[in-house]
Amino acid sequence: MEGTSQFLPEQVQAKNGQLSTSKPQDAKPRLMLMGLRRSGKSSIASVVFHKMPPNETLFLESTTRIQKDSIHSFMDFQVWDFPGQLEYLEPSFDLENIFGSLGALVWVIDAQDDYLDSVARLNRTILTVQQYYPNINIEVFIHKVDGLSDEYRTDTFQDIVQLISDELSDAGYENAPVHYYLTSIYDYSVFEAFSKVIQKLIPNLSTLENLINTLANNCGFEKTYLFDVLSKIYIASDTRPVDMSCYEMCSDYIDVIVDISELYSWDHPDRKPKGEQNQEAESHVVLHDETMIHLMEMNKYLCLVSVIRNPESKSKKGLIDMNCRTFQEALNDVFSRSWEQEQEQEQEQL
Ligand SMILES: Nc1nc2c(ncn2[C@@H]2O[C@H](COP(=O)(O)OP(=O)(O)OP(=O)(O)O)[C@@H](O)[C@H]2O)c(=O)[nH]1
Ligand SMILES: [Mg+2]
Repeated sequence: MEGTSQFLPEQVQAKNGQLSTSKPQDAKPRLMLMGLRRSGKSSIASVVFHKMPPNETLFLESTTRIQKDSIHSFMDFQVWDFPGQLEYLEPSFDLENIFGSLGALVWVIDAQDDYLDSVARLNRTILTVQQYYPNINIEVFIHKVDGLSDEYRTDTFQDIVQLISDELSDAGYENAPVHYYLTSIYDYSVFEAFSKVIQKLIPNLSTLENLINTLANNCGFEKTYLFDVLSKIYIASDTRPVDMSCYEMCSDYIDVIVDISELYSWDHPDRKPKGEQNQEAESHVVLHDETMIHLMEMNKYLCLVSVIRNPESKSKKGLIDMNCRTFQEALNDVFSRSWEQEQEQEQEQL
């Protein structure tokens, strides 16, 4: 393993790392977690954004007020965790306040329980949202699937999709933006699903994907992910099909590097740097089956993790490093451009 060093946030200026949403400050994209009581909304928010071990969610209390969580990362966004019993479709409720901003509605269905009530309520919600706020993406998490057999999972998935699409087409919405995911907090599926949800809210996603595709082709990478280090959500990847085992390896490798960085990056009075040091962490490891994982920190929030299986590509480590550095420059260029756009917009508004 090489060059484990700093995952130290202070070392990179914020403007280099953060992706602007080109929206005014108060219009941060919003992810709204909704669903019936005990469906698992607070558990998902705690596991994904607060690193809570899944077992500890057993002790979470039922949510009584909307919990608003601001996430400061490569892009600022908010996560709103709703209490299951909240009757937000009542006329007295200020819907504009909830759905009036850019964002996604994440509806969590407990797949281990009877889901008909939840689906009925979701259908009513989708019809309202589609009518007044068609820009809100609707993301359905068919959740707690860890307790279900493969066959039962598939049946439940198909049944729920069918119930919702029938209702929507009856109401005249053939192409409503509704997406479905099978999730559980006990494996990586909830991170994978959240990655997909957040990617849809990222401006410049196609530019990022094009850059990653070029990099992956030039270096012979089997799969490449651009991860948000703190949440381990991936914000972009090359456009080859996602392979869960690759994603798991890459995600775990970030943990290894963060742990080692924390161990060794503190200021030791006797330790003197030998020559010039790289600002960002860079590391690779070769596993027992000869698979290489390569990681390079890109900025304060993001790191690029790639899986390499082709023996010829693995031998060209210098080329990989050089291409990744070039990618890093392009990436930070995309970010700082968005940042400049935001500044210009703010000045225009003044
Ligand atoms: N088996 C399993 N249990 C889960 C999963 N996610 C959450 N749970 C459990 O579901 C229970 C309810 O979770 P909460 O996160 O409190 O549910 P909630 O939707 O926030 O509930 P309210 O706040 O009452 O609306 C907890 O005991 C969790 O441990 C999962 O993926 N699999
Ligand atoms: Mg809750």
